[in-house]
Amino acid sequence: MAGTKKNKSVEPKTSRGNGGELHQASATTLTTNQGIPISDNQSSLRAGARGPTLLEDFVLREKITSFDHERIPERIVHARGSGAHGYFELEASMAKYTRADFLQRPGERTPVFARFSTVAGGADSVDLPRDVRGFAVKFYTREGNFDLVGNNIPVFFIQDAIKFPDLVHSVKMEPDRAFPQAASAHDTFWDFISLTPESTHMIMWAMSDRAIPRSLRMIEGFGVHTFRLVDKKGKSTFVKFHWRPKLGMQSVVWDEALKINGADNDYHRKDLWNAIASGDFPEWELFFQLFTEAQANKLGFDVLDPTKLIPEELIPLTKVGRLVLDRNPDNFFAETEQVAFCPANIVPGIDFSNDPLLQGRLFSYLDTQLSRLGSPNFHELPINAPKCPMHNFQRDGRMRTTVPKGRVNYEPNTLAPDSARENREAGFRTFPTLDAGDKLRVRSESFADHYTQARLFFQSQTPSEQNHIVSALVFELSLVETLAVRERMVSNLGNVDPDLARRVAHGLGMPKVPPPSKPAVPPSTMKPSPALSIQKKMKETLEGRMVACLVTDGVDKAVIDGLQREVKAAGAKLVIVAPRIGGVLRSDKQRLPADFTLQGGPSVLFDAVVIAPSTDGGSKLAREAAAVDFVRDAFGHLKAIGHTAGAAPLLAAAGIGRDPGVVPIDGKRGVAAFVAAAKKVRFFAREPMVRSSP
Ligand code: HDE
Repeated sequence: MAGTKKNKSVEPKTSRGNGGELHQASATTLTTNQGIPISDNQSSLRAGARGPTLLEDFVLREKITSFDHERIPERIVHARGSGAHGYFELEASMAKYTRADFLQRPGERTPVFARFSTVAGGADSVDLPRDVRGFAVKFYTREGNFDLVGNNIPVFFIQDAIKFPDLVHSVKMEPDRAFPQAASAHDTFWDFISLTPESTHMIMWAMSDRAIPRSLRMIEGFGVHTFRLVDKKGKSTFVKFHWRPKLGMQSVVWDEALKINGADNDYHRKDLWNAIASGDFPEWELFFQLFTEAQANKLGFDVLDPTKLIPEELIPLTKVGRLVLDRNPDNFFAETEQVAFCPANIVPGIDFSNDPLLQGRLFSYLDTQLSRLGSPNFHELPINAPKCPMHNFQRDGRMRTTVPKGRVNYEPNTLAPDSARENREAGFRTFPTLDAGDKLRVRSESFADHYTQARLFFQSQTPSEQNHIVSALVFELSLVETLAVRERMVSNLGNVDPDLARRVAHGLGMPKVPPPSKPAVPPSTMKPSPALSIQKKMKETLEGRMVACLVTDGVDKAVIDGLQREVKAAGAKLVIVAPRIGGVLRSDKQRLPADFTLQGGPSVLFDAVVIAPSTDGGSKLAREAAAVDFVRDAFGHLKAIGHTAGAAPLLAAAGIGRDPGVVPIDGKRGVAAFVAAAKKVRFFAREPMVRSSP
């Protein structure tokens, strides 16, 4: 055994199979889980140097056993996620509407843990499938944990929890063949959807650019269901929760998403991690959409139906506070994987509504945590434990870590007069409602209009966004092999918008457009809501984005200096892409290190690009397929492209013509002009030049 004195560097000498010596830098001694010091972590215990391994080797057995059990069942949905710590800061007191303690005092911060996720894929699937994103936030308030477990889309596929297993089975990998992974483009999903007209509104969102976000930092979030706020006097106001990203919303284009998944599996996870690690903290604003029962009754649809949203133009949003994520997890498993969200975690002053989907969720999440985390004591895991005092008489169970004292584990009692008691004043009181009626298995008549809001969404999009929806539907349905499913789906789309159905039918090569299916309630047309479009409210900013500069030896120092200055001033990050990772020699013969090689840094990973080779370098790059793709993809993905004179042969090889987003950089003004173009985020007007739409 090597010495173990604290703070002294210890180097236990352990032999390897090859007889070499391994020096361990750690200052503490390696031990088993029982604290027994380990002398050799390289070889198992054997009967003779070439003999069998001995069962007696408790060090080996413990290590392997622990390893064998490292995985816990992944979440059945939302398995792939990325999390971060942060805080919620209240900006306006909501005392008028709720007694919730964390919503009373402006300026007060509540610690939070947020987890973003995709829904359909497994824990190790890609970050950019076409999918809904989970947006779950655990507020560790002084009155207990409040979990706002939402999505980046304000409506859902189904109206009743009893359909959730069917929905999820249909979208997951097909059970016989175990593919496709993390993809809705297959028969079972569209079979189910085409038979479930209530899903049509959600389908419009899922086929829109909302389902392929540029960054988790650039998504909106929604609580989806109607909730209640309850004030000190017991008065209730309905509320819907909305998160708005400070960086604005942004999405990628589908072709780009496919290529990002190949180039960087962890695109979103890495982006979130790097932003937080570099102090560029992601931020959202929380808004409440507040309304009374009387207002709800006049809307013309049921606010308990989770396939409906309330347009902001009808009921405005009230700003409440901001969410800042400022700390990465220390350990992915202990925090992001073990965090157990539960919509039933609610604090006094907030209450549920009778939305039948929400009601089912109140049951489901606790159940899933029991199976996933294996014990009712999951609330003792640090990430799940409330940060306020917690007292009750629940005891024992697997993996209990707290050690309660004394003989009293029941209530009422006299033997422990100071032990916890119920508190009618401070305690959670359910808002009293008169909910009585015949026991029925029915869907309310008020939920029967399945198409009006699907039409509202489609008609609120820009023509370019509508093209994307049409293309997404054509792509997905083209991978459905059963022709009857394709036809049934197009029939349903006929109720949303005849032109949409016609275009999808055309894109699928159908000889004629199938007639619209018979809706339960004929749809009506609502006034378009610009707030439902990403493009209509896109921020012209480079903040939080990445600009890549493709260079060769001889790159002009002035261009690099100008870019470094201007890109930083715009709040973005400049990265250098070069033929070799060691970098290039600038025009002044100084070395410019590279962040990516051309192979490892395709333009899909960046928001705008500059092509700045020397004259000689430009001709060489024109013969390099990866360089041609770099430029062609940036153009096809509608990005700003800055270029020096040396880039001419490469632009020609990529077939790039004149375009407002293609900006020559010649001297100082050129860099500024490029950055101004890059702030436009995307050049949607270019799209018809590069992509046809059915
Ligand atoms: Fe979930 N959902 N869900 N869901 N959900 C889960 O809980 C469920 C629904 C959402 O980052 C599971 O811990 C049912 C709507 C998020 O850990 C499970 C129904 C919305 C997350 C479950 C729904 C969501 C989940 C799986 C229909 C948006 C990830 C693992 C009644 C408002 C949370 C887990 C995280 C996770 C059940 C519908 C959001 C199985 C039964 C609607 C963000 O309990």
